[in-house]
Amino acid sequence: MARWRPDIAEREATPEALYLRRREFLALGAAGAVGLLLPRGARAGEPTGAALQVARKVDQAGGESPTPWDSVTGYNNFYELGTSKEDPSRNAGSLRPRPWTVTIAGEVKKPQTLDVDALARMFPLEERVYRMRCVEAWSMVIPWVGFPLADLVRRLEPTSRAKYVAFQTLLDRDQLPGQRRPVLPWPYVEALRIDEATHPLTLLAVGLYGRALPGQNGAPLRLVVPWKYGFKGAKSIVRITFLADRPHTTWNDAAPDEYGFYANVNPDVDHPRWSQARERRIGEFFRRKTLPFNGYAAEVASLYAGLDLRKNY
Ligand SMILES: Nc1nc2c(c(=O)[nH]1)N[C@H]1C(S)=C(S)[C@@H](COP(=O)(O)O)O[C@H]1N2
Ligand SMILES: [Mo]
Repeated sequence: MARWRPDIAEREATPEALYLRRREFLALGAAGAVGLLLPRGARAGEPTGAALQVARKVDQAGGESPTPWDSVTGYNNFYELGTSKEDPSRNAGSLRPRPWTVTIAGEVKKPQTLDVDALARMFPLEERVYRMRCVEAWSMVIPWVGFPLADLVRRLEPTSRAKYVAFQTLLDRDQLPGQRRPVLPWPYVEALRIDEATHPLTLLAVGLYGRALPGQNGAPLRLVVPWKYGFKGAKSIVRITFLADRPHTTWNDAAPDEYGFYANVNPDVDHPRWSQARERRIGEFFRRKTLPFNGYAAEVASLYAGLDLRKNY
């Protein structure tokens, strides 16, 4: 299979710059033109979708304002729904997030298949505002709704052999038509070490902005790991597997020199084709400095004590 290099086209065509101009237009209040400029399915305005009961709200983005709803839900990476930033919101209608089950398998004392709503009712939902950083050097601040993955892992009782946790996206060419093309080896799989998976910052998200997740953001259930590049956060998860050995993961298989297994945000380790030292916060004009571990070093750096982060990128 040909190794696809999406980032070259993405970055040279600078859809990001186009998008920013669109944002400036919005800021100027060019209301009449907005409908024409926004991608179909990404209307300007208020959050939509089923409201969620949130037990508590935690700001873990240093008081920064969340990125507007229409950017969070209109500028996405979800290659199963198309490879441009505006495809996922346009194409998400084919994804049917209910009914939905999640299978828990592998090195765990309580393997089971759970309905996603039953799963979400097992734990109080929290709003967590996180900074999120894509490997393509753009970032957002997103008010996720979810629960710590650690709470679920504790309930499932992994065996002492469990050292990794893998997350698999739905495989279904009708719901995710991008899977008809060999853009990546499907299904999309990402994984964490078990200590990363059970870190209190690691979330299973079911919503954002107080509403059920839109399809383009990974409905009905997706992983959120704020100190890692966005590609670690698998969307539309159907299977969580506990493993003794490190599994293959989609982007690491596709281009191991570009996408490491760890994928911790690191301004000192460049992508082979661009610097990771700075990033563009969507909605802002000037680039800002990228922080080690995306600004969460105080919380997570100790997980990597003794690991050479240049080799283990
Ligand atoms: N199944 C699946 N999950 C995925 C992706 C994808 O293409 N397919 N893209 C990843 C990348 S590169 C990023 S940056 C984030 C984007 O999440 P967001 O669109 O909700 O901001 O999703 C990640 N999860
Ligand atoms: Mo990304």
